[in-house]
Formats: sequence, C-alpha cells, structure tokens
Amino acid sequence: MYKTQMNDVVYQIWPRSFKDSNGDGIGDIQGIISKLDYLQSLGIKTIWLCPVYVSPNSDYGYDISDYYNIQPEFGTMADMDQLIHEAKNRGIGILMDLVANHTSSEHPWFKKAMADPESKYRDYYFFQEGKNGKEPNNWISVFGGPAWTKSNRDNEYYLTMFTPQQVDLNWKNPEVRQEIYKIMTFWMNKGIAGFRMDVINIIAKAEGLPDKDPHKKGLQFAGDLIVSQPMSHEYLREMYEEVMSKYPGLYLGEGMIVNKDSCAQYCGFDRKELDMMFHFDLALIGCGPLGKYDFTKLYHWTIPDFKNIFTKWNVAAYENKFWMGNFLSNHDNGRSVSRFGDEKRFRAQSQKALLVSTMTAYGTPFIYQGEEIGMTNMKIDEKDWEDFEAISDFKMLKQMFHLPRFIRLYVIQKMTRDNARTIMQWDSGEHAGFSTKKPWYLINPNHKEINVKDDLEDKDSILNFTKELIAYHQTHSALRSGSFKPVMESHKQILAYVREDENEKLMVLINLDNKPALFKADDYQEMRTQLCNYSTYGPMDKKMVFRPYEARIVKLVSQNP
Ligand code: TEU
Ligand code: CA
Repeated sequence: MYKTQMNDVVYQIWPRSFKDSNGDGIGDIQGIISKLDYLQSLGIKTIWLCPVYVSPNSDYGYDISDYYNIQPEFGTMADMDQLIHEAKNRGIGILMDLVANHTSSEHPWFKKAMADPESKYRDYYFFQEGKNGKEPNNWISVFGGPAWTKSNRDNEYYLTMFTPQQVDLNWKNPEVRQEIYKIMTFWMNKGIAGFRMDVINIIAKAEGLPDKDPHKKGLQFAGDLIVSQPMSHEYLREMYEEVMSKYPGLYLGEGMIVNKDSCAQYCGFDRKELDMMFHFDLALIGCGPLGKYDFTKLYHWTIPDFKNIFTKWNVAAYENKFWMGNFLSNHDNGRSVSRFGDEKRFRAQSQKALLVSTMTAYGTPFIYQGEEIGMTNMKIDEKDWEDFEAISDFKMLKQMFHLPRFIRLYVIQKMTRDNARTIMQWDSGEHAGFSTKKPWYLINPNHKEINVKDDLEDKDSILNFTKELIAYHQTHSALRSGSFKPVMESHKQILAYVREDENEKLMVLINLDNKPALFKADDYQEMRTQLCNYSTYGPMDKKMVFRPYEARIVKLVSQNP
C-alpha cells in the first residue's frame, strides 16, 4: 500500500467535532463511517484519525488510558473494525495517532507505579525526588507551569511535559519500548495504514534530566535537552526493525521545534526511521521564539516571510532527500483562511489559493476537516475555552508578563486550539447537520453561509475546487514526486515555483496578497493554464496582472525542441 499511498492526499479528522451519529452531541466513529462516501468523493486516499483510544480527555484523546480499546463516547472496537474495513473498500487507508511519549495518569501502568514503590512500572516513568522543596529541575511544561507533578509520596514528583495528566514514559526502559511496539503491531494487524506519531522527537530526554540554564531564574524551556536527542534515532531504528519494516505503511512523525537537519535524519529516504515529518514554521509565523503564545512580534508577518519559510523547507526537502507532510491547519492550529488568507473580503479565493500551495508543495498534502469549505476561526468567549493550553497560558501571560486583560484575550482568541475544534459545518440547519442535539462544542454562526451542503451545490465553491485540485494532484506525477525549484524569489506578492519530472513541467503561481500583483515571465516558454482559482480567466501572458489571491497551475511547454 505504502509506496502509492505515500504521496496521496490525507484528510485529518478530529473525531469529537466531525459527525455525531447517535444524537449525544459528540462526534463518533459511526459518524465518520456515514461520511466515507463524502470523503471518497473528495478524492482523498488516507484519513488521519486523531486519537480514538480510551481517554479521560484531559487533552482530548492525547492522554490515553487504554491503547487497546475505543473511547466509549466514540463507539466500540466493532465500530472501529467497520471503519477500517469500509474505508478500505473505498480505497481509503486509516492512519491512527500513536501517542507514545506519555500515557494518561489513569493508565494502569501509572496507577500501579503510584500504588506500589516496588512495582516494575515505576521505571516506566520518571519519578524523582524534589530539590530544596521544589521540583527536581527547572523545566517548564509545554503548556505552561512546571514540567513536574507532585506524586502521592513526600517530596516526590513525576515528569509531565504537557498537562499534569500526561505522564512522560521512560523510553530508556526496553520494556516500555516493547509495549509500544506491541500496541503498533496490534493495530497494524487490524489493517490500518500506519501511524502519525505524536511528539516523537522528544521521546528521549537528556541523561539525568539536568537543569536547563541553571544560572537563570525561574522555569526554562528545556528544548535542547528533550528535542531530537541522539537516542531518539536509536529508538526509531529499533521500532523500524521491530514493527515498521514488517508492516509496510505510512509512518509520519510529529514533533516540536522540528528543523531541516533533524528532518533529514528522521525521514531521509535511506534512514530506516520515518517516512515523513511535519514542520511548524508556517503555523508559527509571526510568533515570538517561545511559540504560539509568544506575542512579542505581535503576530506580524509579511508575504516575503511566508514565501521564505515555504521555499526554504521545500528546497531543503527536495535537495536533502527527505519527505514532508504539508499542512496549513490542524487540530492544534487555527483555520488556515483566518491565519493566512483574507477571511472577510476574499474568503473563497484566499482559501483556494492556500489549498493550491499545500497541494503543490514537495511532499504529502494534508487537509484538515472544514478546510475544504473554508471554515473560519470565531472569537471564542473565555467561558467557552476548552483547550488546556489556552487556559493555562492565559494565566501565564498575566503572571509572567503582567499583560492587561484585553491583550491576553486577543492573544488567546487568536491562537487557541479551540478555533480548530468548533463543530464541522455540514449544513445551515440548527445543529449544522452535525447532530440532532446541541453539540458538545460551539458551532460557528457562519455555518448558515459556510457549509458542505451549499458548497456541493455551487460549482464555484471551495469544496468543488478542492476536488478538482485533489484529482489534479492525483494524476500529475510532477506534483506527486517531481523536483522543486523556486522562481521569482524576490517577488513581493507572488509565491512561485516549478515542479518537474520526466513527464511534465508545471509552474505554480500564487498571489498571496489581497491586492492585484504584476507578473512578468522571466523566460519565453509557452505557458498553458491548467487550473485557476477564479472561474473565469484568460490565457497566461508574459506580462499580466494577477487578481487578489489568484492562483494558477501552469504547464510550461518548451518551444525549442
Ligand atoms: O502536539 C505537540 C506539540 O508540540 C504541541 O506543542 C503543539 O505544537 C501545541 O499544541 C501547539 O499548540 C501534540 C498534539 O498534536 C497535541 O494535540 C497534544 O496536545 C500534544 O502533542 C500532547 O500530546
Ligand atoms: Ca455521538
């Protein structure tokens, strides 16, 4: 399956908000099954399913207490088997989320470790004595506050890099690793297509968990002590020997502070580690160095910044022979049109233009649920925040930076993961076609205008353009695996590059601006437009004006044989 599936389009589902089948207001597996025909009609070949395992939901599924069973709110194992089977019948593979850096504090391993100091499960985690009445080291959790949680014994803590209910596993322990391989094998035997591996580049921690910058006061982000430690590669190679080599599939890594060098190591073509990685440099554009809630750059960015990040990553992947998963939205980041486009004046055109960039970049394209209809962020009131990270960082922005409330509100509302978790907009009806009952979470009032049903009926809709784009990607080898070469690099508005293989040479041109842009061809090849995000368009000219967010895929035909 894998070699063909590897560069097909992936559709990401965050199940809780996708489709409810039984009227309890919570999305579920039968809901997904009921939408398989829809997904097939889009032309996607893979679904990445965010976690559906048993979870107390401290971090909505990323805190797993049983890796071998399905979250009851989502259904049963029989439902999951049916999903895998029915998807396969439609030529769609299911990627599951493998959350192996940590388990829930409700996982039986952790409960046994807490109950009995002699238990072998103690060494599955990082338990340590406090230092001078404080945590064992000065690391800050990714979600704010100390990275340690107090245990049930005096002066003892355990490591929790995310929420206090997500306890980091000790990958140094070979038994832990074997348990993870067992979980993977169990699911691969069920016929899934592979895994998206959660924060896989922090599974190895620096020996002894030393303080980060001990001379500095306060909590420190332990980046270089947890990210891409040499042992993380050893573990992945072992995983490759034990599981991935035996179960060909798609193995995708997600991580923190992913950079080009580490990508070449995690997913270089000959490395026998992973197939591809995500990077977050576009998701974090305009953020300060500390990440999404670092407002110090006021989230200001320019089109040249976007072009620069996009181009550098594509060139690096192509030249250094590693493969990327390309996305502009996911369950941890807001809606792409709100973040990178113009959701007010050019929602459809800019969303289409952004989809062109994802779908023509070097690597595998990922679409997040709702992106195919241009769903937008909404301003979510403080009382409606669900995202632990947002709530925790709202407090931190006050305690550490003493920001006035209106600025803190602005920062959180702009960046909260809740933006991505509002209900999927299926139709304009009372519950957006998601459920027969009031859903567990907010529905954006704009579902009256932005929804799947209306888009299906409008031939110029974002949805129909997405289908066209996916079909085009599916049948054009230059986009699937051709070379990547940036052109017009200093243009202030238009992102442009050439994808080429032995069959064809395609130039992609995307005006990322909400103003017209002047295009001038720098050589004299014939240019034939293959696809454009405006329904009416003239032929390509050597000198012409691109309308706001106009995007074209153009075939270059050589005139001198
Ligand atoms: O996120 C990993 C991660 O690196 C986070 O810092 C992410 O970038 C951040 O949430 C941005 O807001 C993964 C999952 O995708 C996320 O949903 C989980 O909460 C997290 O791991 C812990 O499992
Ligand atoms: Ca349900």
